[in-house]
Parts: sequence; structure tokens; C-alpha cells
Amino acid sequence: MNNKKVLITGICGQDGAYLANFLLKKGFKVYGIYRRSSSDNLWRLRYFNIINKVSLFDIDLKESIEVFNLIRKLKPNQIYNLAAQSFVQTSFTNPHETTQTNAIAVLNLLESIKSLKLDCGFYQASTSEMFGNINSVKQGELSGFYPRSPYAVAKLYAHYLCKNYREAYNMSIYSGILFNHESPLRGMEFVTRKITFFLAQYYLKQNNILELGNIYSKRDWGFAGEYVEVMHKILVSNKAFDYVVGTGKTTSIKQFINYCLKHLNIKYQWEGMGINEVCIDKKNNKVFIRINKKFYRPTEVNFLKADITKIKKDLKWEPKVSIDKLAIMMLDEDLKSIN
Ligand code: NAP
Ligand code: G4F
Repeated sequence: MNNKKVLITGICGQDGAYLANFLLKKGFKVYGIYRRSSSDNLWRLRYFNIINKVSLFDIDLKESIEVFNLIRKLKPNQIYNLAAQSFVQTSFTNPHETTQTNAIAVLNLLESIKSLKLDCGFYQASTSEMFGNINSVKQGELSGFYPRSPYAVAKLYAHYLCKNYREAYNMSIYSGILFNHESPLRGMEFVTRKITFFLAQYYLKQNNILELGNIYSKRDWGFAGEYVEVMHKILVSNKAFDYVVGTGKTTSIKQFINYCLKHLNIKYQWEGMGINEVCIDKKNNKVFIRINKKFYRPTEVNFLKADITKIKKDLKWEPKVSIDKLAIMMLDEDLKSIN
């Protein structure tokens, strides 16, 4: 049993729950910041049966004094800053909240550690969204940034702030630039889970229509369960401060749907173009997927594909779960939960 203390912000989110479960198994004492809500937001901790194994603090990350007091009280050895307004679409409608949580709250966290002179490793959840539209075949640690949403702009501020505090004050701050990672615990608003949950329902009841936005954007999708282990690896390995984490493969939303349909053995046909594109169920000749432009973004990131040369070499890490396997994992869990 190690008695090291870790503090995870955003512990009730997808990554927070996977990371808490992983670190508990490693023997860490796990503390988490979450926001109490009238709707159930502890379901992911319940999924791993770890609610009673972690200590939870109901604090909004924007409340800098409360965050400071908690860090002063706990004196954690490691902090994983995973809390964020993480849905890109919402960042266009809610840019202030997004900026306060994703950028300014990070400043508050770093200032707390600095002023307390805490000997503490800090992990920042940076994102491939920061690359945005840089128009390169792959994106790695040395690529440029061209953020395309208030979400990505705020994350880029936090990313550079981490770099600056590390250099200016010699703090142990690490940034994982993670590409999209999904799981059965992914929020319903993100496109993979929106698709798997809908298709699982459709497979069982066949009575609904799925509406999507841009199905031609491409993402480098990996499995969240693997990626949280890398967060820890980056923080403890002490080799370099920034790492890109992804699979090195890219897939369109449409291809992801096709993987799902193949697994469910639904025979289908895509027809039409642009806003008029639809997917037809060959069994009954009915449209069950169509486009709705309300899901288009004002500015889109069309293409993401990670260059993982550095992490492979330094940390001997490679992803194991491919996107087609991930689609099956998510679908099977959704089928199980609906049944
Ligand atoms: P997630 O499921 O949305 O979890 C984020 C958590 O942060 C939620 O539990 C949310 O709680 C909490 N939170 C939001 N605002 C807060 C605030 N002001 N105070 C306290 N808690 C707050 O996101 P995720 O997929 O686990 O991602 C974890 C981190 O990695 C995020 O920073 C995200 O931006 C980053 N990231 C994710 C990916 C990915 O593909 N998953 C890729 C790159 C980077 P509420 O329920 O109360 O809102
Ligand atoms: O699933 P998404 O909402 O994820 P997005 O925007 O790539 O962001 C996720 O990954 C980032 C890492 O690159 C994280 F930083 C971020 O926190 C988050 O976890 O959308 C993926 C793609 C987009 O191109 C979007 O336009 O799917 C497209 N899409 C098409 N129809 C849709 C839909 N996205 C959503 N959410 N809903 C749709 O109906």
C-alpha cells in the first residue's frame, strides 16, 4: 500500500472515473473534486464500485479560494486536472463558462501550488483540439496550433500557462495532449456514444431516427481506459513534459457508424449528399439516420491524426484498442444496459 495522495479534478467525468479506479488499484489515496448536481453524476464511480473508496469534495473549480483551501489541507503528491467544460459545441454557446473553467481555473490551481510551495506533480488535460486546422498529415509535439473553438482556445491558454509556470518556477507540470478517447462511460452528447446508444436502441426497437451534423470530419479515436494509464505514466516517468497520446489512425464519423452497423448486422445504404444525406435500413427501406444542420459547428476541426513517435520511444507506450473494437465494446455495453 502506498500512502501517496492524489487529487483528481473532474473525478465524476469519463476520464476521472477511469483514472480514480486505476490509481486506487495502484494503492493511492484518491481525493476528487466534483460538482453536486440534482441529476445523478456519480454513476461512473458507481460503475466501478468505488464511491466509498474515494473522498469527494463538492467544489466548483472556478471557486479559487475553496480550491486553494482544499489543496492546502490535503497537500496532495499529484494533481490531475481533468475538470473542464469539455463539449466543444457548448463552448460556442457558453464561451464565458468554458473559459473560466478551462483556462482561468487552471491559473488558480497553479497559483495555489506555487504559493503553497507544494512539492506536487501536476497533470494538465491538454487536447488535440488545440491543433485545430493546422492542415498537416499528422500532429505531434512540435506541430503548430490553430484552435477552432472557444474550448480549444481556452485549452491552449492553459497549455501555455503550464509551460510558462514549469519554466519560470521550476514546477513539475506535465501536459498530455490527448486525442479523442471514448468508452462505454462517454457522455451521451459526444458523437460516438450518441451513435452507439442510438443504434443499440434501434437494434432492439427499430423505431427512431438519429440526427447528426458533419459525418465527414475525422478523428483519432482511442480507448479512455488505456489513456488514463498514460496520464499517470507521463507524470511519474519524468522524461519529458509534453506528450501527444493517440493511435496514429484516423476515422470519419460515417466510417464509425459503418463499423457499428456491421457489428449489429444491420444492412444499410447511404444515399444523397450534404444536408440531404441519409442512411436507409434495407430491411424496411426506411431512413434511420439523417443530417440536421443544427449539429454543424460554426468552425469545425476536419481532421485529426496523432504522431505518437515520441511516446512510443520514450515511454514504450502503444495503444491496444482499435476503433472498430472500441465501437463493439461501446455497442455491447449499451445493448446490455438497455436490455
Ligand atoms: P467529461 O466526461 O466531460 O468530464 C469533465 C468533468 O469536469 C465533469 O465531471 C464535469 O462535471 C467536471 N467539471 C466541469 N466544469 C467544472 C467546474 N467548473 N468545477 C468542477 N468540475 C467541473 O470529460 P472527459 O472526457 O473525462 O475529459 C477529461 C479532461 O480531458 C477534460 O479536461 C477534457 O477537456 C480533456 N480531454 C478529453 C478528451 C476526450 O476525448 N475525452 C481528449 C482530450 C482532452 P459536471 O458534470 O458538473 O459538469
Ligand atoms: O464527439 P465530439 O463532440 O468530439 P470533439 O469535438 O472531437 O471533442 C472531443 O475530443 C476532443 C479531443 O480532440 C476533446 F478535447 C473534447 O473535450 C471532446 O472530448 O465530435 C466529434 C466530431 C466533430 O467533428 C463533430 O462536428 O463529430 C462531429 N459530429 C457530427 N455530428 C458530431 C455530431 N458531434 C456531436 N457531438 N454530435 C453530433 O450529432
